[in-house]
Amino acid sequence: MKTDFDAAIVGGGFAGMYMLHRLRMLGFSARVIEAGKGVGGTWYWNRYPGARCDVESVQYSYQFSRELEQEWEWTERYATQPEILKYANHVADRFDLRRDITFETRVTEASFDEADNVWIVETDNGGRFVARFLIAATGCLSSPNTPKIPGLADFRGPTYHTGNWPHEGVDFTPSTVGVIGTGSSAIQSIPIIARQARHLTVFQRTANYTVPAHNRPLDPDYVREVKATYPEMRRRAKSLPAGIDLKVNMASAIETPDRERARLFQERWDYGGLGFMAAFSDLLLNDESNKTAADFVRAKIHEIVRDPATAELLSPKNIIGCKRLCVDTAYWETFNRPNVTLVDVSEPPIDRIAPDGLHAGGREYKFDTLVLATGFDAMTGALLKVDIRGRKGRSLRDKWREGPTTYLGLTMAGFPNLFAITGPGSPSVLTNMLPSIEQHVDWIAECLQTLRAKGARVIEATDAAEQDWVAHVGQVAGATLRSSCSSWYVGANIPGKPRVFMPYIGGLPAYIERCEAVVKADYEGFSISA
Ligand code: NA7
Repeated sequence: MKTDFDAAIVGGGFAGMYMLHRLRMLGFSARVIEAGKGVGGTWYWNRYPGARCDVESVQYSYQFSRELEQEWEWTERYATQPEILKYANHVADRFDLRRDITFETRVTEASFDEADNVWIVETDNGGRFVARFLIAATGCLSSPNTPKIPGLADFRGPTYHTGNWPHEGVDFTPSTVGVIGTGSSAIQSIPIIARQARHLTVFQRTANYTVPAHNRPLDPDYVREVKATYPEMRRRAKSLPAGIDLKVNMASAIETPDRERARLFQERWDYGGLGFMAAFSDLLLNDESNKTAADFVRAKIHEIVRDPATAELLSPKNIIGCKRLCVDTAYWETFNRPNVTLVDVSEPPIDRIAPDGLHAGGREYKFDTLVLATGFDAMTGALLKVDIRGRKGRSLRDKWREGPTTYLGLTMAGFPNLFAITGPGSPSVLTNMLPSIEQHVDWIAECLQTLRAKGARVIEATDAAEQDWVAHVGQVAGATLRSSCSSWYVGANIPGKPRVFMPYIGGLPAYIERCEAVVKADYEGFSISA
């Protein structure tokens, strides 16, 4: 069968864009198929008020092009969604990517043809492409989760999901608003919605930890310094588990004297951001150490929130950092506003949505606008939306029935020539996504080059290699507190989803080393054929 392209790339976010660029540079033909009208992926859809990246802008950016790195100017410590989207568009223009992207088209099916060793890709508007390789750049947090709460369809007013926000924006000024959820999207949007709405009711199922961002405009001197020393910063970042350049204190929290420990937590709190969890090296390794950090944040909540009952309800009871830590601007302070009410919907849960509000715990709450800040079917959702069929017509949905299984989070046995960028079983969401994306794209590009040089057309992970990797991912997950709570990392937010810790928690440096060792050992764990 004649191929239309060497590679079909699903998704035009940061992963899909760089994959396209990289393959082009190597002389491969590729086409990106993207559901949105523009590039940017997650940052194209998540336009809710206050949406920002929780990794500092100078680090949440591509490093493959020194020129791009030097010419782009980030304006704030944490970039807003509009600025990140502008950056994505700049990259698309600068590298002339759009001519190889098919927009407003969703891939619905992809099947591997064993006779010709090609992927046949079908789209929602009747399109059909044949490609040698299929590359899923579908993102980790890109399939919004709308919970099946009874009565949702009957709500009379507008309903918005933070993960699929109207492009024209929403003005809440005259409205009474109900927000369901207190994850990162809620924590970022609630302070802004509260400033506009007549009244805001927040429905909280699980209290969440958040630390201040202390966001600010970037000082031009600091930017100059970063730009002058970018390679060193990127190298330092890659030597740390999360791929973020931050100060890690190797001491144990529990072995540090109380006053000194409090001083160090305060220093991190004042500095702001995700580095709070790097105050000590054992915060995610033992309960006692973790509790010192959790207690520190709980004390802050009680200090900031004036009503003791509200402060107590807002205080999380679980492990800090087990769910992803959030980074906010004035979240706790928002609950001091007279127009904001917090409602506990943990037990009993929300009973139903009514045309003019919702019912929970035997009470009725009225509002005219509903915001679902209810997160995503993370890591596997977007990939499994596509009906992907490998050898003998076996579907990926069937293969992953008990949870995702991959080799290196990149490939799957039984699905030759299919690659997932930042797939389950890779560090992905536990790291700065941009360097993780680039590392995967570079690995895939090198792999395709090697196949071409060998005159080979097919690469496939062996069952044995996949099983070993899955066992290793499970084993390292078991050693940290992170796998112990109900988070989207384990699929707990989606009823019926198999409970498996999906990302690889062994850290970026060890992971990169392993990927490189596999290549050095002539693609150990793969079968390669003509
Ligand atoms: P999250 O972090 O998954 O948060 C979703 C929130 O919605 C969370 O508080 C959930 O409570 C809540 N939720 C979900 N379903 C329900 C129902 N049925 N009833 C009440 N509450 C519900 O998603 P985000 O979009 O905020 O953030 C995702 C990531 O994006 C984030 O980690 C950053 O990396 C960026 P729960 O905790 O499950 O009890």
